[in-house]
Amino acid sequence: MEILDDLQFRGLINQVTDEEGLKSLLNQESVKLYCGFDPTADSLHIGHLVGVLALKRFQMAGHQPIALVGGATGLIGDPSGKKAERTLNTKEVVEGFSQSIKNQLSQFLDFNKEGNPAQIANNYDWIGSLDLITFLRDIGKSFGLNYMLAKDSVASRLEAGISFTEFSYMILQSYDFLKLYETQNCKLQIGGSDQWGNITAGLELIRKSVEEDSKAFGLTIPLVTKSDGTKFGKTEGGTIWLDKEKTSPYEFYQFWINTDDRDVVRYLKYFTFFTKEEIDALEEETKNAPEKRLGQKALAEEVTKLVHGEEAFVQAVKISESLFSGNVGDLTADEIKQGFKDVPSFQVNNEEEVGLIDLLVNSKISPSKRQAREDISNGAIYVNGERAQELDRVISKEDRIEGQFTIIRRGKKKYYLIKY
Ligand code: 629
Repeated sequence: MEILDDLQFRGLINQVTDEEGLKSLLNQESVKLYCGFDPTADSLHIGHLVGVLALKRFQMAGHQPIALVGGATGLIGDPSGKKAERTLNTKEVVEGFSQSIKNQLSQFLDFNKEGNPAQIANNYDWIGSLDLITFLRDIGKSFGLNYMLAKDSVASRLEAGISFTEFSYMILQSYDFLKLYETQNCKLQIGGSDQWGNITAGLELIRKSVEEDSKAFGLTIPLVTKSDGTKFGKTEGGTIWLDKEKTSPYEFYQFWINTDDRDVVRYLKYFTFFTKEEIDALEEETKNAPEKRLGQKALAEEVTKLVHGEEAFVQAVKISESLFSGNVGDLTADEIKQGFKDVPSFQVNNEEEVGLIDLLVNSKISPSKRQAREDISNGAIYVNGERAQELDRVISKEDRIEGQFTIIRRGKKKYYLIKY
C-alpha cells in the first residue's frame, strides 16, 4: 500500500498542503522528510511516539527520514498549543535533554538502511551561530507582522501575553525547513496538528527565499485523543514516558492494556505496524468479544516490544500475571520494583527477624494486635504469596526476596511491600 494510503487508512493524516502533488512526488522518488522534537524534558513520551513512528513508516516505504532535535528551538520555547509563556531552561539543561532525546530517537530509526538511511539533525548546528543582523535581514524580512499575528500559536496568546522570544519561534522553525530544503533536499515536514502554523510558515519562507513554485510539502498528524475526553498519555501516575527509568516497562504495558474498547482500534493504527487485515480482525474481535481484550493485548504487546524490547515485554506480562494470580513468590527484586511501585511500603531497619503479628501492626497492615491475630487466623495474610496461618510465625531472612523485599497480602488483593 502506498505510504499516503497507509497513513490515510491509519487515520494519520490530519492536514496536508497539496495531497496530489505530494502523492506524485512520493511515487516518483525517495523523498527526504523531517519531524522536529524540542528537548523540553529528558525523555520523549507517547505523545511524541506517533510522530516518531510516522517517520519510520516513511522509511519502510523507501523514503529518508530526518529526526530533528531542537537544540536551539528548545532554548526559545514553542508557543504552539501552549496557554502561557514557559520558563526558559538553562543551556546546560537543554544540552542534556537534547542528548537524551537524540539517543531515544536513534532507537527507532534505521541509520544503516541501504539506500535510504535515517539521519539525526540538531538545529543548534545552524541556528546557534546565526547572528542577529543576519537573522533580521535575511530571514525576518520575509515575515510580515500580520502574517505572524494571524497564526493560531500567536493569536491565541495575545490575551494571556506572549514574549518576543516565543513570538519569534515560528521564524526559527521556518529557517530549519529552509535549511534542510536547501542543504538536504528535504521536501516534506511532518508534525502533530499543533505544528500546522509552524510548518506552513516554513513553506512560505521557502517559497519567498528559493523559488515561487518550490516543491515542498507539509503534513500533520492528528493529536491522539481518548474517548473519555481525558488527556492521552497521562495517568494518575503522570506522563507515560519512553524512558524505562521514568515509566517502567510494566507500567508502560499496563497503560496500553487498559485502553478503552472505543480507542483500541485507533491506537492499533497509530502505534503498531500491523497490516490492515490484522487490524480489521482485531476490530472484529473487539466488537464480538470485548471481554477477551484481544485488541488491548495485541496493542500492549506490540508497543511494549517496540519501545522496550521482547525481554521487557515478557517480564511485564510475568509481573501482571503474578499480581493477578497472587503467586508473587517467583518475582525477582527488579520485577517487584516495577510491579509494586504504587503499593504501600514499609521500611524495616535491618533487624534479624520480627514476629508476623508485630510486623503487621508496625507496618499498619493490621490496625491492632487483636486484628492481626484475627487476620492470620482467618487465613487473610499471605507472605510472598504463601498463606501464613501460624500466630507465632516469624519473618526472618529466608522471607526476604533477594534480601530486599517481603510481600505481604491482606485479603484478596491488598498488597504491602516490606523493604529492608
Ligand atoms: C524545530 C522544532 C523544527 C521542527 C519542529 C520542532 C519542534 C516543534 C514542537 N514539537 C513538539 C515537541 O517537540 O514543539 N516546534 O514536543 C511535538 N513534536 C511531535 C509532534 C507534536 C508536537 O515533538 O509534532 O505534535 C506532539 O505529538 O507537539 O524545525
